[in-house]
Amino acid sequence: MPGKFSKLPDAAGNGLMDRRQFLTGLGTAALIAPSMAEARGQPELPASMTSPGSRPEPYGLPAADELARVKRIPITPEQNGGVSLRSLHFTPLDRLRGTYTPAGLHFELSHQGVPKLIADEHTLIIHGMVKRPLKFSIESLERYPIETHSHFLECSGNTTVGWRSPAANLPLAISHGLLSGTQWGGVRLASLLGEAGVEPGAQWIIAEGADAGSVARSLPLAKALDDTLIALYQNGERLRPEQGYPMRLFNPGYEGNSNIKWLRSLKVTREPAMTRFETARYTDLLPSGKALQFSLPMEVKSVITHPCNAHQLVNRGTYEISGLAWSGAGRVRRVEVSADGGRSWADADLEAPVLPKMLTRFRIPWRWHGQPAELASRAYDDIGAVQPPRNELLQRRGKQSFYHYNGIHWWQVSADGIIRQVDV
Ligand SMILES: Nc1nc2c(c(=O)[nH]1)N[C@H]1C(S)=C(S)[C@@H](COP(=O)(O)O)O[C@H]1N2
Ligand SMILES: [Mo]
Repeated sequence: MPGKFSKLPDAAGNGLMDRRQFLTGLGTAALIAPSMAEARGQPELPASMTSPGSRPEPYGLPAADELARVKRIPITPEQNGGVSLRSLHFTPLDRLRGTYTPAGLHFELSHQGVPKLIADEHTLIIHGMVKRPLKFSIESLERYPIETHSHFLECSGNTTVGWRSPAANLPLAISHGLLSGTQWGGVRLASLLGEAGVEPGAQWIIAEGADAGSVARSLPLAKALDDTLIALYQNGERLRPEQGYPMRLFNPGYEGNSNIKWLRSLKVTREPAMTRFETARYTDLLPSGKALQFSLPMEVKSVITHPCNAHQLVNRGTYEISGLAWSGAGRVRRVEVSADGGRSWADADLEAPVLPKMLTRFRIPWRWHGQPAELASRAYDDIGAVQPPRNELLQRRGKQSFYHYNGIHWWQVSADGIIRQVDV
């Protein structure tokens, strides 16, 4: 049943309420009837109160029930259109709240599997066009100032299906789950480069990982001197093996692939390396037949995570629409939500703090009348970019693209509360 609300008028069509509307008395709780025991004046004790509990693990795990039902979603090469990837797991965005991804649920993409590295033996070398080539152990890096910064990480292949099938209705976790948010801790690459002394004429840094994929990417020197980190920590603990233990390159706002895991070498150069991952992959084919290379920053994007196609609405009444917005350019400035297929839009509330190049959670109340509704979000960032409708993006970029899709994502709620992706 609908709850009680203050008298603010609706913010947009088809039940979107003002974001400042305070939701109370939603009527979802069950009424309590006194039990027989309570009627006799004896409080009923749950079993957990009648015997001692257990001791926690030295390194804690989620509750057993959660471990059994909340998982990263694996995908096989066949499901991935035959593209051979050794290891790929999506973050279950429909199960999570807030903006920080638990390390055990961070998405994971490792082109040749996850190597087993020994932290005490691992080193990073900085060489090439530098006055003093340097070699760092983890221990030596730990002596530098360790900064922490919260940032999203997104594979530029996230939401790729949007280029081809607008109503594919893949589960949210698979359409959008190559995306996670983390507080990364590490040393600024700029300070290490300062110590090595970059030679004049240098423009690029070639980063290489210690895995069997020999994944290497060229990074513009300007980015390396700006906010790039050599990350050792994620959400306060040391990196997980799948995130690049014991160290990875982290380029805030840049496409996932550039964030080289299991980092072993940084070579300062004049020219980019033109590796396999910046020629055969991670380039954007344009309608002209030419390809964009080094399209590194991630575009402004958003998606409604609650509700989504992993959920079903059970009763008409008031719901909170909630989702994630992010931009590789900086802060999310504004998120609008529509409940009527784009005829009208209302501003959602952005949860503070809104951090640059980090996931931002947006929320807005919505009254569902039990009729079909089309829901979507549209994000704006602080360089003035707006998340485009799919048809506008396709006009600009054609249909042959694979990476960097950031079109508006529509959910259709049917009269029976079932939710699926649609093209609007
Ligand atoms: N060495 C190395 N670095 C790598 C990769 C890899 O396979 N090997 N995968 C890249 C890709 S394509 C992405 S999207 C991100 C994924 O980071 P994650 O697995 O920590 O989520 O790491 C990048 N860095
Ligand atoms: Mo990626």
